[in-house]
Amino acid sequence: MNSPVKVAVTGAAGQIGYSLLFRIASGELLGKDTPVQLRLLEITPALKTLEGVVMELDDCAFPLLAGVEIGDDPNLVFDGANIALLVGARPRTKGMERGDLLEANGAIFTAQGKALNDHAADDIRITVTGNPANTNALIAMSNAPDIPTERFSALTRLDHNRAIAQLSAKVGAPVSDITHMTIWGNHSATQYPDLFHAKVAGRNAAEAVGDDSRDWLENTFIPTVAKRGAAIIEARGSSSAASAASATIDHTRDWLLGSPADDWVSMAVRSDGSYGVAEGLISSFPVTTGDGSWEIVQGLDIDDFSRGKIDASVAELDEERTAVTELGLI
Ligand code: NAX
Repeated sequence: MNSPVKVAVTGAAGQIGYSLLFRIASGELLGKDTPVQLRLLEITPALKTLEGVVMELDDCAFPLLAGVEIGDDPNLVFDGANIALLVGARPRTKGMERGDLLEANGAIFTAQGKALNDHAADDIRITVTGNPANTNALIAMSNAPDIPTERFSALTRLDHNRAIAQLSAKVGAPVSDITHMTIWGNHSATQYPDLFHAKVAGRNAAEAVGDDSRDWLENTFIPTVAKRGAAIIEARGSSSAASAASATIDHTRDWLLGSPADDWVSMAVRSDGSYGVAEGLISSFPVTTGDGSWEIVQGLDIDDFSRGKIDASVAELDEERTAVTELGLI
């Protein structure tokens, strides 16, 4: 049995946390041979709720769970953390402008970036799920000068998985047949789910979709994937939680343990300028991963349609970066 890995989770008393913690503790993040210690951060008013969640974790008697620490001080909770899943964020409330949202989250992610910088373990890997995820990751990364920038990432795996599910349903193939899916850009309505490189049982996805592929791509696939979060709120009365937790697990597990051979995954990572995405933005790319590192897949053909879509989403990320720069957050 390996020694316990310290996994910090923020927003641990929230809805995503309620799904995520139990899956981590059961071994779905790091495998059945790796014990985990959970280190859970919440704001002070939510600590009592979090105590209840910890009681339930205890009651599962997970053999791999080697302890749970909770608290409201990131400097203590992130102490020695090997993995940090930053899920907690300030939601947009009625009347809140976008600038207000960036500012409220800026306060959270500057403090958490600094705390990770000062207290996390040397091998820390950070996944930001809390929205606006890409820019929150940029803020945390910019406030953690001693942590290599490639250790920060933001979640677009939920969008990636949604895109796989939509294509699978359209062509009537199992999800396991769908490979090489890509989400480009921001985790927002401007994201670009790219069908052109995707494959169905090794066959080009556009061909597999058939004659109406262009119409389906533009008028069904892209809007369905990009607006799926809103559709779930409409149906369920609250935002996606179990699927977001599942994607957070997929993203972080593949980062640490490796993406499938002859395939890639989507992750928002710091751009090195690949595919014309401005350097330094946290933008989603096709990446291959293994052993805690990632590499952007190079050399994909980008046609004019895809170029326009990628540029539009990257322009939004650039605007967000300008806004948080002006607010003095990065
Ligand atoms: P909840 O509102 O249920 O839970 C959020 C929790 O974060 C709350 O318990 C709150 O007390 C806590 N929190 C707030 N500020 C904190 C801080 N400074 N330190 C620690 N904890 C803090 O939201 P939930 O449904 O769990 O969603 C969490 C975040 O994920 C939201 O920002 C949401 O927008 C985002 N999502 C991101 C997705 C993605 O694909 N990247 C998809 C799902 C989800 O919408």
